[in-house]
Amino acid sequence: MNIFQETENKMTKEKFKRDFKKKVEELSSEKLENSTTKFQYEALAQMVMENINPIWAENRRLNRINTDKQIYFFSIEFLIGRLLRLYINNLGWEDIVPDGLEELGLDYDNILACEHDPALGNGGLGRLMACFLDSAAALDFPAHGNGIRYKYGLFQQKIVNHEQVEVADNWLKHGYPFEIRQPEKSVVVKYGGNVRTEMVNGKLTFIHENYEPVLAVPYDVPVSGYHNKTVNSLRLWDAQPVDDFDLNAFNEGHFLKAVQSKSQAESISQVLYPSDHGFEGQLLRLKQEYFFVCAGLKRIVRRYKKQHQGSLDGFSDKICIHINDTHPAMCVPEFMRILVDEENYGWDEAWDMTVKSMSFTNHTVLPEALEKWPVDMMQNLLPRIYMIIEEINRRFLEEMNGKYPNEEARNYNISIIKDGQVHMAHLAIIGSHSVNGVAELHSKILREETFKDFYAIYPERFHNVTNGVSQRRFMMAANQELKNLICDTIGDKWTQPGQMEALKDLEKYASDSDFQKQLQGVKYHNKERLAKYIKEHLNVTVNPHSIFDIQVKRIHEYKRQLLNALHIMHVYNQLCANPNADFVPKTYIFAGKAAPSYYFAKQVIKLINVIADKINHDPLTKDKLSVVFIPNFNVSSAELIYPAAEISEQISTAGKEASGTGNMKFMMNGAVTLGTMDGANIEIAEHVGMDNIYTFGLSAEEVANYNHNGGYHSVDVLQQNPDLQKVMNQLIDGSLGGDTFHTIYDALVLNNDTYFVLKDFASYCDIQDQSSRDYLNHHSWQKKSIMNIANSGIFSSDRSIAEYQKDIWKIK
Ligand code: CJB
Repeated sequence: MNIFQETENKMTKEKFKRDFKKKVEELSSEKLENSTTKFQYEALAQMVMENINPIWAENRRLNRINTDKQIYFFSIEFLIGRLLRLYINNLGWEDIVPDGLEELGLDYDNILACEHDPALGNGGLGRLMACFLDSAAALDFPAHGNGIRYKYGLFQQKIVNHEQVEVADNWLKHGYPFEIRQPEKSVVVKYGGNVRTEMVNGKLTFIHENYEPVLAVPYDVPVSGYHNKTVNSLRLWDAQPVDDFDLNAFNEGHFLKAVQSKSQAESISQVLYPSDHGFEGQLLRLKQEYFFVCAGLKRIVRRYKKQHQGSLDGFSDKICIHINDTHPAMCVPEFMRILVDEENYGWDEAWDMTVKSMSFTNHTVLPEALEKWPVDMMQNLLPRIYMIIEEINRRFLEEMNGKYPNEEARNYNISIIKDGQVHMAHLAIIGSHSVNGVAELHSKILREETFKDFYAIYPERFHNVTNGVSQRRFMMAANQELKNLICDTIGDKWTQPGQMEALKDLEKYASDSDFQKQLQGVKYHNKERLAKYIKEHLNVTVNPHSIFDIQVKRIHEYKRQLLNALHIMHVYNQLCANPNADFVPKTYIFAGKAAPSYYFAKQVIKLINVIADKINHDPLTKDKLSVVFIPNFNVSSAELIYPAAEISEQISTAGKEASGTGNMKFMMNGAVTLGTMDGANIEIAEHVGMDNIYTFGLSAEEVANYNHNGGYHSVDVLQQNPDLQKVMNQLIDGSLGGDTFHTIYDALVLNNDTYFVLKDFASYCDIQDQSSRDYLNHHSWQKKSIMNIANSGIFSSDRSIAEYQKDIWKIK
């Protein structure tokens, strides 16, 4: 029996009710019946932490004495979402708490809604990290996160006059009950200054001087495992001035200067950059990247030395540093700096230890997202780090030129420093023993295109680990009715960590009409729940009997929300032309944020909202067609949205979406994917079978072929398709309530449609029509839905983590 089961046994409903009541009354100085929901939330959060804390402490104690390999995910984003319900479920209180609260006359969901959803990430990359932490803890093995405690998370999105407006996300305003500040573990991070060399005891020594110190203060958040006794840590670093105040400056009368140094230090962890897939090259971002790399490594090294009599020998056998995309790539030179400058290792030995300790995941092939820092910026901000990068590069090129003297062009291409820039992906690949993509197709593109020169040199370093998501959050907690139905039908083996593939047993029920009816009932309730949310938040009535066709993700040209929007315009045109024709009722739902500086994406948001307004106000469309843009997509609204979906829109230009993870969250909730053969959609198709997915559009190879020949002629496509011509004209002729969308029109028609929207339009319309027709056959539709759920087990992040464990971190 483990600690959690003991806790579970101890925590009965009656005890919970007693303890909870007492806690609320202590905190609020009010009788429970007069207390506010806010106090009830705080009481519940405190109770949870009081139960997790001793187990967390025990985990830390064990990790200090045992020698299991530890994984550290370095990531600039951790999109953790609300934690209270997950902690409760992980503690095994999932029945006790809701029932107990109900008996006390309280509403569990209302209490949970008091938790501010921490938005410490932009989208897929940050959410993946949160799913990985969840899975590692569930699978009982020590993996921790290391990132930044942004004071302001990703902005909150409001829609005003159809347009996105950004509002600051002050998520810490009322405090955060799940973090523990660890000021005694603070470390100093040094910026700027200069490096002087000196001979000390016959050794050339590098002395960094005149730097600006910034204090990194860690805040730890527990990451608990599902019904087990593992509690790992997510460490988020907060930037503070070393001395709260520059007293000298203040005493000399320089009040502003004194305050300035404080605010300059704090600015480092002030705000999450809101650009998804964008490289902005801002100095502050570079500071952020070095900040959590330097602070995180310092603590890991310190702890390792404490465990190993002051030595770092054997480090790479016991520690894996996982570099999540290029943002933490400076782990490579920073670890070299520690080994060479501080620990007196020779360069070669240090390099061997570094490469063995580091592994790197790439998350995108979009060239604009691959980080390249200007040499002078890096040299000024991080002089010693830059020197080390130069030396890594010098030795690397020397080796390459020696080994491949006839490959001059290639040797130039793979250089870390070229054209006045530091290429961070090159640094990460050269400094890691493993490089992986996040879906089969993506890994293939990395090997054959993006990093083909590196693949030629280091074929053994390249891997694929297809992404996965946490079923515990996105299905078991978000769609409890579905979870219960499945457990009643095939038992609960699949709910155990690492066992989700047992869902395959559901295939036996794919044609069982009783099961189908029950599943349809669950979906209907989830649709009603979302319809209610939409009514409350947007005052739009949607028909829960219509097909819920949903596209939720960041707004980006390559994700092609535009294709979806143009198709809706076309459907509406058809409905206006033939109001009495047969029509399968449909609700199109969108959600997602655009980077504040991404004008095109913001125009797409505006277009969707303009279309929605027009269509939803036309009596002709009543109960047949509605369009909704749900503002402020975040982890919490995602939990309402995925369970209600019937069609999952995954329509990126083939070759552009590395994996996608929303596709997996929809699938496990029974939605049928309508998508291109891109990212993990391809693997979804393989597992679910072509009868249970709708695919359309150009393949990645076809897109690449067009691109190698300079693209395609969008005007030719337009000329052949009068329906499309009509839609495109409506973008600029004032039909949309007077709004015009010239930027969109020009990109598609005049600038040759980089993302193949018009090229894929006809096949998208066909597949949409086909899916609507198929929906009318309830039996076969339910079968598709069941086949999707039954085959979603492989897309659990438990499976991804197990693969990393076996193939990359090599943990037994
Ligand atoms: N991704 O969310 C981001 N941000 C980036 O800067 C680069 C990539 C996404 O990462 C996900 C997790 O691997 C992928 O599923 C998704 O395709 C990719 O766009």
